[in-house]
Amino acid sequence: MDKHESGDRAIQNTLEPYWMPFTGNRHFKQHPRLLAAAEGMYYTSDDGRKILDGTAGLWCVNAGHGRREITEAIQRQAAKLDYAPSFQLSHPIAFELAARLTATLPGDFDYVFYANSGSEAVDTALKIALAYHQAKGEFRRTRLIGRERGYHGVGFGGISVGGIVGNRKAFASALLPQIDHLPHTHDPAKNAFSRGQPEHGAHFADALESLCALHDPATIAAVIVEPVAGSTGVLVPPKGYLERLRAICDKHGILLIFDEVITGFGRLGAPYAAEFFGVMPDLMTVAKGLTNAAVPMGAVYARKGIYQAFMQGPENAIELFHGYTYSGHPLACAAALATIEIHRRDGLAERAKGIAPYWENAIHSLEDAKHVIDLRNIGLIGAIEMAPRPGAAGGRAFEVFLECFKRGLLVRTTGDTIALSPPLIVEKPEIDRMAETIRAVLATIS
Ligand code: PXG
Repeated sequence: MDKHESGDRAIQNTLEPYWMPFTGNRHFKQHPRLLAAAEGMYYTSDDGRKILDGTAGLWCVNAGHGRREITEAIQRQAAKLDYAPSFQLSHPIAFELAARLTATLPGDFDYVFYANSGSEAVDTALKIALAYHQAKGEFRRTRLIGRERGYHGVGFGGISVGGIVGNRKAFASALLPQIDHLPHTHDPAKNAFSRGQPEHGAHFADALESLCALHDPATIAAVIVEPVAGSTGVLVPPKGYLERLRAICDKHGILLIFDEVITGFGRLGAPYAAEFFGVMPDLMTVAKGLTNAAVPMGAVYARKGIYQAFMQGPENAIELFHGYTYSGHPLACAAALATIEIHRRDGLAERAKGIAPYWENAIHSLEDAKHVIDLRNIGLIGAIEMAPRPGAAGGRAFEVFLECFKRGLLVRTTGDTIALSPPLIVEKPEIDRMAETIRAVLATIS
């Protein structure tokens, strides 16, 4: 029978029709891993097992799962105003949220543009950077610079400035023109087993001077980097590197964009990486922790001078031809307001800062664990890098992921690196359990 002829027969709950993102669909559907509920530091799987969340979902549930204040704020908002158009109209809490966010932002970061994900935030920031220079009459500034091993989501802008070959190669024909990349900063020969920021590698920023010399600095619109590269295995910026990038951008009139989708909302033990490292970009992208992931939302923070550059021409003219149906969605705004109130009240960034030294010791306690070739950490982020199996890169890590899940611990793996980024409410015994489980699993893996 054709699938459309099934009439009112109950639809079978089969796993097949869902084409899952960034997943080995065939393997998953034979060995499904389903999460049915979550509370605090734990998921509950559909077969009733408690699973310690070592990754805050996907680096996003920073305040821990099931926060009642957030859930109730979403429920109240849904009952009051389900949706309001975002073009030429809005609703009160979209403004309230922008005011709250900017009040906590450093320097003259006075403006917020809403998107619905990190990918959209990145594409928005790249567009703002390009349009900013046009608005200022610098018509030749059309080039964007990303970095090898960078992850900026999966929009065409994000994959173009991103530096992950797997995310680019099938789409090479449609990558943005006029893109170049800085080298990544990972230098295990000099920096393996560094605690926090590595000593060596500020010079990697000088590659920006080389790109300026190659392309003419007056053609470069913006440089985008993750202050700490997350997805490609936690690459912590060497001491002095971000400062040097900032200085070179300043020298040549290039905008600096920090992609803080992972590093924002307390992950490093400060509200944002910009403050943690004491380096102020011109634009910042955020998502994930902004709503504690309870409703999708992303945003771009812009410094005052950038917004002001657009505010010219007739007053009723649209200044930026960009936006989304769901920009500043009421449910996302409600979730974000409740989330930032929890961060403020519970001092989550401070909490992360307080427990970060314990975290660092736990990560580095794995120095003598089997297969380990490097350990990296900063704030409440940790990375355990394993030697790859000859001819089968990534295989060892995938097995570690599966075995940890069986033993009730959720970790994230990329290449042969295990990345950890627990909710910021994590307690010491839970940190111990993560390290012990990983040590035991590593010992069993060939
Ligand atoms: N920028 C950065 C720095 C990110 O880490 C995005 C943009 C895109 O966000 P959206 O919301 O469009 O997915 C991200 C997303 C992982 C992992 O395991 C990381 C992300 C997403 C999924 C998995 O490292 N980061």
